[in-house]
Amino acid sequence: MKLVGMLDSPFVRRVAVSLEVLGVPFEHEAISVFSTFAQFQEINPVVKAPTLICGDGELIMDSSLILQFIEATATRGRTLWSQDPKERQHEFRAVSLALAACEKSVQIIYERNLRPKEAQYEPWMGRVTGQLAAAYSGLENEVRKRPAAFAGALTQASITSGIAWQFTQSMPASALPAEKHSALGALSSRLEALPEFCKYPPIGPGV
Ligand SMILES: N[C@@H](CCC(=O)N[C@@H](CS)C(=O)NCC(=O)O)C(=O)O
Repeated sequence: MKLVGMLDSPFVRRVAVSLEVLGVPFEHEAISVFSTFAQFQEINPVVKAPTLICGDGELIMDSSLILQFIEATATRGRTLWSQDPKERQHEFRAVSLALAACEKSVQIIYERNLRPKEAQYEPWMGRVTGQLAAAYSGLENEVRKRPAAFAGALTQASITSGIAWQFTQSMPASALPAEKHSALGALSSRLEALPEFCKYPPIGPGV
């Protein structure tokens, strides 16, 4: 099983860290959808990161589907999700907010770094920036409401929330005020010091 994509993508990183936590062995091919587009295209013509190359060579995309597939086939029942339906609902809410925040962050990066300055459309940027702030406001609230759920053993909710916050804070153009997001900041600092996170640092060429 091979995971393709750079760790400066929060989507790739959440898969790598989750596999590490779950104890699932995998190879990592750190190639970029931008600086090594042609090389990526040879592996996956769709050029989406993360791409998982399954044992039989079939390709799967989308971090959530990859994680679902791995938990269904390779962890012998080990999971990063709660078995309690209500707790699972809360976890899904947190992960959905974190993923929306990652998507909005990525949209900002693409708009700022790929589109010529004269073609950038500020009403669109305003909309996306507002959505990003709303996603993090919701996520901060989730972490504050249920501190114990984010403080103990790693879960998909804590992993993805921590990775999302680190990713967005690393983007100079859209960093959000740390003082309004102290619970996320504390979560991210705690997680980034863990061996599973240190093994997969958020390093890459960016866009
Ligand atoms: N929903 C997807 C998002 C993946 C995504 O957008 N990845 C970016 C890298 S951060 C990518 O592949 N960008 C290249 C492109 O979309 O052309 C997931 O969870 O995996």
